[in-house]
Amino acid sequence: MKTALRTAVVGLAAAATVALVAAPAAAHVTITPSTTAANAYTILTVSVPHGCDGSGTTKVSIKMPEKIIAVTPTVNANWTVDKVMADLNPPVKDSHGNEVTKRVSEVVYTAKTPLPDGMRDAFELSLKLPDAAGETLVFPTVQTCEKGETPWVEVAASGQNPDELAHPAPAFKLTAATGGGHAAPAPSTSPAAGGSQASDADSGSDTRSWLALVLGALGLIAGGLALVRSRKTA
Ligand SMILES: [Cu+2]
Repeated sequence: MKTALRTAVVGLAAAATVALVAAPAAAHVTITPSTTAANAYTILTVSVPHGCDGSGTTKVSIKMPEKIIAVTPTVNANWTVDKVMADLNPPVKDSHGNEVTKRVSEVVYTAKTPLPDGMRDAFELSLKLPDAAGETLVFPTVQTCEKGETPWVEVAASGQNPDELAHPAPAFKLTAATGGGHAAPAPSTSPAAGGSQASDADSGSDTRSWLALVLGALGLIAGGLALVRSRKTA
């Protein structure tokens, strides 16, 4: 009986540790859209939760999917921001009927002072999502650091779990259009439904934290019981 209990306690403690250790992996450079509805205006929050293997971040370059034409980056006092333009061939018409010949192909945030590892920063991009429900938008992002860089550009093969990738490219899937108007979207407060690598990552770590908590509590109870029992028999 005693050994069975001890094994249970050790097992629970080990499981709790695994759950805790696994949690950090989810904190990669990610994108959280305020909405994923096709053809809607959205705010994308690009999160940078750590550096490159301990080195501080000096630049973050976010490539835009082909179907995204215009982007309005939010300024951030710690960084300068540039839009890299590319020719649109053929040109397209914007929602006001004007001809657009160039698109924003990349947004580059450059740090005024390096963002230390262990500190987080985030950028918000306002844009209109393409009218392509069901399509996954991928934002290959290169994080440059004082030492080295991390290319968040890996895309999961179909059926592959993005969490298996070492450096997944931020991405999310477009959902059905909601017929939303031209009004500016509310800033992102929570991970939107349907975001693939973005929102799954967040919910995964919450679940893991809860799991670790529950397992930890169970471990404590089992330990306490063992103690009481051992006192009784002594
Ligand atoms: Cu990470």
